[in-house]
Formats: sequence, C-alpha cells, structure tokens
Amino acid sequence: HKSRYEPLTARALPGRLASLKSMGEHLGPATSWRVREVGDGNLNLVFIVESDSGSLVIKQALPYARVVGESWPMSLDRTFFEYHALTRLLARDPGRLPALIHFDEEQAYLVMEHLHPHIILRKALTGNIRLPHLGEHLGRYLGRTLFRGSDLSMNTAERKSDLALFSRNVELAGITEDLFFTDPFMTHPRNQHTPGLEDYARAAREDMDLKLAARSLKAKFCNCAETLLHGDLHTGSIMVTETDSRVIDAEFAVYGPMGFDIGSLLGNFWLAFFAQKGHHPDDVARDRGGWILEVIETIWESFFDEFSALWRRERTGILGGREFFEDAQRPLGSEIALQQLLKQIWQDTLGFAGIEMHRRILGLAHAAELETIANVEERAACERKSLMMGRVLAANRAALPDIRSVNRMAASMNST
Ligand code: SR1
Ligand code: MG
Repeated sequence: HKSRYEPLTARALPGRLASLKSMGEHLGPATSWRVREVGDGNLNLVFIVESDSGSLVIKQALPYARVVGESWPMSLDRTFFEYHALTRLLARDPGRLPALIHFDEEQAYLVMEHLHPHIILRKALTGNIRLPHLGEHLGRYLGRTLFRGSDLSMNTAERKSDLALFSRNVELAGITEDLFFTDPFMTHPRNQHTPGLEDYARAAREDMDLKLAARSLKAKFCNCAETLLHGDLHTGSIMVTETDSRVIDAEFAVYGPMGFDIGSLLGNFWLAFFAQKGHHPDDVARDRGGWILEVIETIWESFFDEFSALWRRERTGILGGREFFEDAQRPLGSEIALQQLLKQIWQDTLGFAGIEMHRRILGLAHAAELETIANVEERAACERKSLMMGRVLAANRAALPDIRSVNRMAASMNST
C-alpha cells in the first residue's frame, strides 16, 4: 500500500498536513506555517515547521539512501520501526528522547517535538563546547534502556513479541552488519578514506587478529538478542544544550548485545577526542581536549551505577527474578551474577567501539568531527591515531581492565 507515498517538500507540506489535528493544535492554521528542510543525515528528509504558536519536526523516510542517491533503494518501513522504538525508549527513560506527536505509516513520517535551542552533539564536540551533564544523562539513558529492554525486566510475552517485531527491521540490520563489521576489513566499492591512509586501510584488510575480532563481534551483534538497542547511537544521534541531552533517530532499532549501543557511542567520543587536535591544537597542547575523556569516563560509570541499581531493585523479568537467589547465597549470588554480566558488557563495549572507529574512517559513513578537519594531512594524522586505538580496543578487549586505563592509553596515543 506504499504506492500513494509521496515525499514531502517544504512548499507542499502545509497543504498536505493542514488537516492533521495535532499539527493544528501545536501550530495553528497551516496558512501561518513556515517550513524549512534541514536534514543533513544519511537517510531521511527532516523539516522544521514553525508558526507564532510553536514549532515541530517532521521526519520522513525516502525510498532510497539519501547519502548515496536513488541507486540505493531503501524501504520506507524504517519509520515504522523508529516509531515503535521511540515509544519503547521513551517509556524506559522518559524525557531523554523527543516527544512523539504523530506517526503516518503510509507516508512514512513522524511528527515530533522540535528540540531547540539544541544542537547536534558532533557540532558541540568539534566546537569544544563543554557540557557538564552530558556524561551522566547518556550513562543513565544506557543503563535504563538496555536494562528495561531486556529479559532482566520484561516478561516472556512482551519480550518475545518485541523481539519478533524488531526482527523484521531486516534492511537496517543488514546495513549495520555490512557497514560496521564487513566492508572496512575488505576491499569494497562503498569504502572511502582520507588520502594518506592507504597503508592503514591495507593493514586493516590483512590484520588477522583484527579481522577475527570483527567476525566474532559481528556474530555477537547478529546472534545475541540481549536487549532492544537504539542501533545507531553515535554523536550525530544526540542533541544537546548545556543542561539537556536528547537521543534521536532510533530507526536502526533491533534486538542485540548491550555493548553495541555503549560501544558505538564511546567509539564516536574517542574519535571526537582524537579529532580535537585538528580543530583546537592549542587547547589540546594545554591538555584541555581531555574533557572529552572525562565525559567518556562519566558515561561508563553512570551506566554502570544505573544498571547496577536497576539490577538490585527492578529485576522483575524472565532472567533472574529476585527469588532466584532466595537461599543461603543471597545476596552474594545475585552480586556475582551482576559483576559477571557487567564484565561481559564491558568487553563487548570495547570491541564494538573499536569496530565503530574503523568503519567511521575506512567505510562509507564517516564522522563529522574528523571530516570537518580541512587540512587533509592533519585529518589523516588524527585518523591514524584513532585506528591504532580502535585496533587495540577490538583485538585486545579481553585484556583492558577499566575505563581509566583505556582513557590513559588514548591520552598517551594522542600525545605523540
Ligand atoms: C546508508 S546508511 C549509512 C549509515 O548512516 C546511518 O546513520 C548509520 O550510521 C548507517 O550505518
Ligand atoms: Mg541516523
């Protein structure tokens, strides 16, 4: 029934959405709406609609990948999955994502709260704008959504039905399988990299330990349906002000390992850290780029604390109901099980971060923090350090004990 779908344009939008009750309630009559298209992501159209009464965002899927064009057809279903993911994630961490106003399945668009004066986190990182609450917001978001979307929290019927629903998000899961775990470690026409990185690109294709790590992490992503993931949690999927942080763009949502969301996010933060030298060399020389490492540490620690707190007070699901350890070993058994799980999530996190750091430099979709370094030699220098770090994270993940020592390694790699 998608034959009646038509992409919106800024000019046509007021006429086409005029009869939508929720739009009228927020914005008043369509004749007063001002519309601009602002999408700068890889896939979709994004419109901001403003009037004297307020503003809203409309996000509409295109039947192809915007970043490549019509030669890469893509189904419109991703809006359906984003809608369902948004409802779940909002319930699990209220207020940390934009409010949902309306979903139109046939036209594949969502109407959402317009976040302003928020900016995309990638821009804040590149601009060296400090965000004092960011680490805590994101760590708590990860703890809550990853715990509450899992067997630790959900009952059998709810969990199996969501697993089945999000298992149908096959097209976007397939993109992740290819773009994260496969393309960067082989020759592929979709790959691109900064001139000067040929030796590193070749090394990534020939490095057996790295390729084995990529393969086993891909297997984990495909086979370990541990929780409902955001699925594309990078620094372009977060909008910020000094006091607020919001997670957007959950269309890649799928059941997968908890470490995938955490690792994707931390990998992008480490990329932003290495990119700082290309944007603010004087600050980095005075060691002020280190604030990004502090955010990384806070994210992991806040995730750890929130997840542990939920484990202790909210373990109502299929896996490890509270009565399971109700014997002489309680609470010891429960605490040991928690520490075992957190250790596994930690190692997965590092592995996925290392893979994300490779694919954002050697694959199709790059990170704006690095891409906006105009001097090609400087950019390549930042990217080499990122790849060195990413390799250690992916291949040596079992040997890295804690977030502080990993950050010390990042700082020392950046000091040369
Ligand atoms: C064709 S899609 C490329 C990338 O853009 C999205 O934001 C995801 O990160 C995906 O891997
Ligand atoms: Mg996105």
